[in-house]
Amino acid sequence: MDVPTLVEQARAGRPRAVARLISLVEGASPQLREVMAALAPLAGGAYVVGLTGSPGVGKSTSTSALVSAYRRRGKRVGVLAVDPSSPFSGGALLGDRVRMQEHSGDSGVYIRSMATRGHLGGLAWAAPQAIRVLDAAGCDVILVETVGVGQSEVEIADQADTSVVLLAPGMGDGIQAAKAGILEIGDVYVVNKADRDGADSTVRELNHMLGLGEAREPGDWRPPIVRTVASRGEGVDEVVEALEKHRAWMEERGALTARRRRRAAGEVETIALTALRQRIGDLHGDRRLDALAARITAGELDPYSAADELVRELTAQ
Ligand SMILES: Nc1nc2c(ncn2[C@@H]2O[C@H](COP(=O)(O)OP(=O)(O)O)[C@@H](O)[C@H]2O)c(=O)[nH]1
Ligand SMILES: [Mg+2]
Repeated sequence: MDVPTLVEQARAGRPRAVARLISLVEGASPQLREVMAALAPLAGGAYVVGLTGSPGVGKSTSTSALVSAYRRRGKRVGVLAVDPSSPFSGGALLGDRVRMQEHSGDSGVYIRSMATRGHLGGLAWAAPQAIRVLDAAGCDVILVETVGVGQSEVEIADQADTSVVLLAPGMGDGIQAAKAGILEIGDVYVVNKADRDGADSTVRELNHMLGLGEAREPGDWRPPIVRTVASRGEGVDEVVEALEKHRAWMEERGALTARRRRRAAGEVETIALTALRQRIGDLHGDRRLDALAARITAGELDPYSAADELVRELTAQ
């Protein structure tokens, strides 16, 4: 199918066309350029919520419960489960698919998993493009769940309008949270598995850690902590409420536009640097590089000047 037809069908909400477009992103297809150009005027309507947290904390269960909550509000929902550790979608995401199954057959929900390992630029490169596909397909809300920990969580937070950080009792989350710098990325904190012992102390610890940050200005966003039992849907409406409050807070002060611009800038930077890196990659064993290396070893040139010369040549192309 050609790109204009695919885009037209995705826009009309055809799940197969949406899936095909995300596969083009995943596979770093040469057609992406054309796809992104066609999608540009169609995107921008969706609100992007990122969900991060240690494996097993309940991200997929919460995502599924959030899908139900948004569907009750008449919203079209996209779910993107991103696996930065795998070159193939599937695998670790299979269990998640089971948890999402109750939504199969609902034409107001798109669920898609995507692998990003092996791409130059990784998550920062692929996620915004997949988000744009779901956005253009008419999703009001896009929930992005990351499988994996550490840097990928921070990267997903960068892609979201609002970031939800999930914790659960008895997972040693406090220490992990501090390590992963997670306390800086959450706009909303969820203590899931509140049916388990230790939820109170997890909330207390989190409260304490969040309070320890530098003094906030009046009117600053104070991330709320919401308790949930995602497996029973408890507390999920409160999460939606917290998300809506954060969105309103951002919109009031122009912070949403600022965040989206910063994200777009990061995306352009990633694409540009990826392109440059590819060119440099192509240069290994290149005559120009060899010639510069020969002049360095002969004492005619220093490496900084050689690098300047190389950059000039690369960017002149
Ligand atoms: N007791 C309890 N178990 C839960 C809750 N939410 C999720 N789980 C279970 O925790 C396990 C991991 O959940 P999952 O959503 O796959 O976590 P993820 O790895 O963060 O996506 C599953 O067996 C869920 O059924 C909850 O609120 N209470
Ligand atoms: Mg999961």
